[in-house]
Amino acid sequence: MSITLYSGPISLFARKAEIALGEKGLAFERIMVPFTQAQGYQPKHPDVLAANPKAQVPVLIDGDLTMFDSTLIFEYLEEAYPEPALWPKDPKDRARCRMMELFGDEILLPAVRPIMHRSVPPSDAETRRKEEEAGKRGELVLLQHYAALDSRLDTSGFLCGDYSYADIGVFTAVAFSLRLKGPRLDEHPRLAAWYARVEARPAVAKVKADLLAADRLLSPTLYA
Ligand SMILES: N[C@@H](CCC(=O)N[C@@H](CS)C(=O)NCC(=O)O)C(=O)O
Repeated sequence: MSITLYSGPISLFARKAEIALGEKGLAFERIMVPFTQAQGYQPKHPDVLAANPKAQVPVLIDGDLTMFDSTLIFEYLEEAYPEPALWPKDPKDRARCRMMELFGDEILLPAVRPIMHRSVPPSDAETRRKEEEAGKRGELVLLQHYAALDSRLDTSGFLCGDYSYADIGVFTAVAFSLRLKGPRLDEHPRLAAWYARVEARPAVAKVKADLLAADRLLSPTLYA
């Protein structure tokens, strides 16, 4: 049975799915949908329009299954390909990890949004000044989240027991902020050590390198 993933070059959600497929050791064909900073995801890839009423990536096709949403893709992968396990076995531990994965998508990532303008060429100086002000406020919120994450980590572990989808989700949100020149992790040594630990995993390193290579071409304002 062959697996296909529709991904986006700097789509955090699609890159989450790529990392999970890599961690599971699954071969897949990746189809990159068009993306530019000026046009976003327009024009939409026709296969994505057909597969997802939200018209978003990632979309996963596994044999006769077509599905979307990175978190639901995690759930499917865990049931269809249980080894290596990326959720804990105990239902309560699993619930805690699922909440941490949701934290990445729905709490941490929204705190990154106020600095997302940095990857887009400025429209005019006054708009950019206001965006930067909002960005500075957003960075304070991010730092609060980093402090909370740091306090729940020890020097060797992951966010909830063994390495899990929660680490993948939170890592991608932190990596996204760092690429946007968001706050460094220096003042949060356990979080910084966790980040390095996750980043060193081959499945993560491969996807991160690929994302940054695409980003250099797509987001020149970040690399000037
Ligand atoms: N909750 C979804 C969010 C997916 C999402 O927002 N994808 C973005 C790319 S990062 C997208 O395709 N955006 C295009 C659009 O919304 O028009 C998931 O976890 O997969």
